[in-house]
Amino acid sequence: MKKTLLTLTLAAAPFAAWADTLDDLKAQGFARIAIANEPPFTAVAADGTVSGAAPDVAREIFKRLGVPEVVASISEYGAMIPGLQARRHDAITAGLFMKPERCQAVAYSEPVLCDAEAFLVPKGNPKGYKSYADIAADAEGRIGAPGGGTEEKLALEAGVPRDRVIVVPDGQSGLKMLQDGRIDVYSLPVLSISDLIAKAADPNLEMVAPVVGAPVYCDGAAFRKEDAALRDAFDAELAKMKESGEFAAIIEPYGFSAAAATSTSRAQLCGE
Ligand code: 6CS
Repeated sequence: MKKTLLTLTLAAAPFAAWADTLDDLKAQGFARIAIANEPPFTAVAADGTVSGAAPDVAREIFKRLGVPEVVASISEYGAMIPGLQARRHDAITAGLFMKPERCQAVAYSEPVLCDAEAFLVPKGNPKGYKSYADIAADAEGRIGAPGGGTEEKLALEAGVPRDRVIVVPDGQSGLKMLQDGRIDVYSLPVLSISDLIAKAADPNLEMVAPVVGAPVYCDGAAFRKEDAALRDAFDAELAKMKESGEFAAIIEPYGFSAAAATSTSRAQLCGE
């Protein structure tokens, strides 16, 4: 009897885990999403309103799944996956680019937002930076990048010593550090650097894009591995929106390409 009961309980667990997650979110009335506040991927206005392409797509999909709202918390990129695993978030919808090591840790949706990498430099690009290797080759070169972010990793992998890779918490800080000469280059994806330049109204800034040798990355919404069924439900709605044109209608006004997302897949980006 005991064995049967145990088997019965274990047999029910996977379904119960899935039901708990989606049913919990429905009962909770919102999904807790991790974002970075890096327009146009994610943005938080002065009044707390959350926008940006990733939260807008997530909000629409969760609504279709019966979860009426999303509640965002701002996190450093490097803290997003630990926060998700510690159940502080229900999903990461932040432009967290798919890379094999991240794909090992979370269950990504199919691709949502794709972008190349860029440098923000002083007008005229006085140091002639075109790649992360150029910065490594310049013994004085200091690069700013998000903590735990893709650009930090690319700089380190290109050979920039740790003490010349400066962790920058957000776009405005990176812009100010460059303007004050505390870093020589600030690296984020192209659309993020473009947004910073557009809002800075500073004629002494220039974007170098794309960074030579750096791939085009795509993000997806990220879920806990054990919530793969919730991820599948998210993917089913995402696919319908890609098919109907509603996906493009949300992301393209932000500057993203729907075709870039539909031309690749999680399997390709995760190196499966
Ligand atoms: O996924 C990442 O690590 C990068 N994604 C974005 C949208 N900005 C910077 C960050 O490093």
